[in-house]
Amino acid sequence: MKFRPLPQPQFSSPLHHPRVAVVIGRWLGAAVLVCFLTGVFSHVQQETTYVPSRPVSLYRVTQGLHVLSGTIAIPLLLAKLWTVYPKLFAKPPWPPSRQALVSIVERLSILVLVATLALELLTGFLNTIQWYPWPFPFRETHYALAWIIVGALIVHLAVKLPLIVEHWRKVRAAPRQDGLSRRGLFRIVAGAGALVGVTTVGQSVPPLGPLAVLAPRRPGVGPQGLPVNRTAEAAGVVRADSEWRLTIVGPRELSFTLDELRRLPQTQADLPIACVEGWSQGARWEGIRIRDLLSLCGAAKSAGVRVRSLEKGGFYGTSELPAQFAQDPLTLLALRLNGADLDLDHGYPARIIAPNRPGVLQTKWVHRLEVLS
Ligand SMILES: Nc1nc2c(c(=O)[nH]1)N[C@H]1C(S)=C(S)[C@@H](COP(=O)(O)O)O[C@H]1N2
Ligand SMILES: [Mo]
Repeated sequence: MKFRPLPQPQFSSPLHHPRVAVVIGRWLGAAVLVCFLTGVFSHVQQETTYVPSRPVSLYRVTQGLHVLSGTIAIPLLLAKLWTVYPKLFAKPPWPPSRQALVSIVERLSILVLVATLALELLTGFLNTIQWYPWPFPFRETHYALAWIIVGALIVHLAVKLPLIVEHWRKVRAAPRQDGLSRRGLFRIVAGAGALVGVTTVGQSVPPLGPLAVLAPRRPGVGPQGLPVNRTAEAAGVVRADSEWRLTIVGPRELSFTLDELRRLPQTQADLPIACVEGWSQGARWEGIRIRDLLSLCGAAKSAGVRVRSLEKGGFYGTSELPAQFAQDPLTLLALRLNGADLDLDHGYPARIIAPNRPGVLQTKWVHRLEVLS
């Protein structure tokens, strides 16, 4: 019996043309670039003390763009992979030569790029819909993958540069063909990206809220008209009773009941909650300036503060306000939201609200402030 070689698949569609790969690649590249830059900004926000406290909504915009561009990149990546997948069946480079070596590097870099980018976009998207089915820490992994993607992308672009240059401009009309035209494909892919974008962006752009079917949180939906990320029940926090005190530990140690806090000078601030998962919404907060509390206990004008929640342990139980946030006149220990006492799920009896901060650092159920020198 004689073995016959497997038939080579035929890819006759002109939609697998390099020009198509270049056009969709540009869109995907733009989305990935926005996603990467805003992601690095979010990392700097959470890991360093250098970020300024103004403009108040900067993080709201950058993180909204981060989740939006990452979500739009998913259909773009799928389209790009479809366009180039016949390359998988290309003859392996043999016999060895300089060209063969380039081709091996190229294929390896594409393997790394596709694998990491697909994983990054998928885990990021699952994170935004609040599903964490993996055992590794999301944020660290997400950040490390981003740099691997950048490295693999640079290699990929370098290897493909001649092809990219050749097909950057449309040189002549695409050959007439039956079925879907190039322009038709571009419209479908752009339409898919736009559709995914429109059904996502409403989570941070209130007028588009009703369209945000891909988003788990929508503007206006929640107690006091504001979404809740983690409820008191989920955080294991019970309603504070009359025993509750706010303790401030600094040069002097002070302690306040809730009624005593209510009698201190109150300040109003219109500030957004801007969750790292992409949803955001502005609200009117009312409470005591953190900088007033710090100066009452004799802290220096340059002091930062550590905030402790009634919630025990975990990543959310404490946060730190570097000096530029602690001393900002808009940073409050908020007691009220949209004209009423805080709902338990929004942090009753007291929470932090500060300008230009990731939601995850807007600690709820505060009971202790510790001055940092
Ligand atoms: N103690 C504590 N504070 C917390 C959280 C938490 O789980 N525990 N969640 C944070 C996150 S991730 C966000 S986005 C905001 C959301 O505030 P909200 O639930 O009042 O809208 O609260 C932050 N403060
Ligand atoms: Mo959040």
